[in-house]
Amino acid sequence: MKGKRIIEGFLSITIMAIMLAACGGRGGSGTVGDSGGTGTTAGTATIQGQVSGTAVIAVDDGTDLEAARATASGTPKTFSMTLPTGKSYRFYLMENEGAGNDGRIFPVYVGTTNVFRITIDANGQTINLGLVNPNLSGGTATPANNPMECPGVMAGGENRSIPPFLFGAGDNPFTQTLNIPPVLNPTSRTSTTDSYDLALREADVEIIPGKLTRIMGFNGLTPGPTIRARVGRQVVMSHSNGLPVTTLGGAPGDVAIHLHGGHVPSSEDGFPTDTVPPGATRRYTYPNNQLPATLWYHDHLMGYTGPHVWFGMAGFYILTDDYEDGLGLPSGAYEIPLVIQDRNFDSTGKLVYTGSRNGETGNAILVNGTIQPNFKVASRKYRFRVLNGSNMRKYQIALSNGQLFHVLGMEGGFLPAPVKVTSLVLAPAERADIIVDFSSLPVGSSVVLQNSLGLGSTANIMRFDVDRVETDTSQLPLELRPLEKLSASQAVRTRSFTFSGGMMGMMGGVPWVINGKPFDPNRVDADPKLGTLEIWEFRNMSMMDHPAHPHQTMFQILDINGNPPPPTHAGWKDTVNVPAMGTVRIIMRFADYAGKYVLHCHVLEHEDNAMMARFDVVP
Ligand SMILES: [Cu+2]
Repeated sequence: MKGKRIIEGFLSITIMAIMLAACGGRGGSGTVGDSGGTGTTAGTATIQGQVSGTAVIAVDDGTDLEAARATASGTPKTFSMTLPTGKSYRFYLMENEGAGNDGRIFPVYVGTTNVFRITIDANGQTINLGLVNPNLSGGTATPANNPMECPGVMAGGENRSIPPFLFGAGDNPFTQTLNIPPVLNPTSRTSTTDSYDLALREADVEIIPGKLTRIMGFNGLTPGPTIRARVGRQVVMSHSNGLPVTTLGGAPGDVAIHLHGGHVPSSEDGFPTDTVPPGATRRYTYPNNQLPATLWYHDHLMGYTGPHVWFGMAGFYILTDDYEDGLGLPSGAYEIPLVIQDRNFDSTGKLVYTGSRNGETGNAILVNGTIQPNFKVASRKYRFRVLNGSNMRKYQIALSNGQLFHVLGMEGGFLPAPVKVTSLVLAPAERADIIVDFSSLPVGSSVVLQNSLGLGSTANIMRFDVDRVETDTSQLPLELRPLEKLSASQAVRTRSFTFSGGMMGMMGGVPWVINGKPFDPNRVDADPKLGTLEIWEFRNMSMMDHPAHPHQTMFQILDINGNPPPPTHAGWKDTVNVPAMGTVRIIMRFADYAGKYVLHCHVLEHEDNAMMARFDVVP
């Protein structure tokens, strides 16, 4: 007993000494609890210390926006900043912050904590971090004084993402040029078939200027090369899997390649357990007997689609036909695919994937693999094939000058006529085929493609810079393509699928389920008959949106929460956002191919955590 008391006494003396060193006096009077009643108001606290670097930046953990920036000066270099209390912050030490060269960025950690909640108990306090030292091998920085020993400073957990403006990108976004994924040339062509060879591998690419980011991509690229296919001509994509047995994010190197939106035989669909192991090569044959549309190919491995796509495994597959060519739409250099994806990077440029079961989001917005790029355009019409290739994030795309754009169609091809909008929400895996007309903008002007659902670094997607006048001979036809409208009366039956959270507390529970069951590749959850039409009702009994995606065929939306779909969503689709606690009914025809397919949520971490069902089309 005596020994224990001595140790306790020693500890309390030590802590008191640190507190005296770390915390200054308070300006306010009395103690006001952060969760107290009337009279609790946020004030400010002062954060100060010494650094070996050139600046300390505080980021508001709630908004990912810069809260304060202090440049270090003097010998030794000291800094001081004032922060509003009642919020959570992350602090970053900049090694060499300055014109165009931010050097290394070190998030400030105490143990495993880098989010610090500064409550109003810290009002008027001075929190002295002491010398904040970078740990060169760990990539973090540690303060000599523990701020959590000061009144009002609490551990707020860990947030490993680095806001892109800390790289210098967000201070001055749109500095990098848009990447347009290369169109892959066929390895061979016959009278019926175009064959492509793709090599899947890890690669180091420069996403943040001056830093290398390890990705896994088709031909070492992210996004992968674009395939341009023609209706009626078969495509064979041969994928050689050059991934290691364990790849980025600790995910297995096995893959299952899926052509998203492709109407293909069951054997070619990339069923989640139909895997291509590292070292193996697999040929997928796509008949292309469907309407022209913007498709994409990506990995679909059971349990690991999230990390596989996050680290780079996705590419465009654009299907066209003679009828489309005859419409005179902008083409060639004026028809641009844009895949929007959000990612997180650490201070070394590494992609950070946490595997959040609610869905992974990032605070850097990339288009075609580049953070918030610029794209030089002529003052004329452009056709953009926009894909939300994000794991979880939704975007509401809009132009910063409020101008209208025309939606030609979504996932499954053309609407009967273009639909004029000022904004459009894209859930994960949704596509929009749009025409933007820059002809009314003077040379030298710019317009930003914005995300109205974003905040701070996620509010801007890319910028169009009008840099020249060009004659525009392209057309925006009043009519695009007649649509075969499916009617509810054609359906032979209705099936109901409830998307909900699983029973996490139960033994072996999973986060996300369909009809109460986690995905089982050996259990058939629906058996539509080949050649028939069915209505599928998706009921969302959770507080998160679930973009539902059945394979095998395109569908049409009958209603969303009882209302007909908006005109933009009234054509062929392959993914529909089922809003939180909402209901969506779709109708589709199971034509041509029998066999096993899947229906799943396209929030990839929901899919990986079992929100998927097998259905078999039966002869
Ligand atoms: Cu979901």
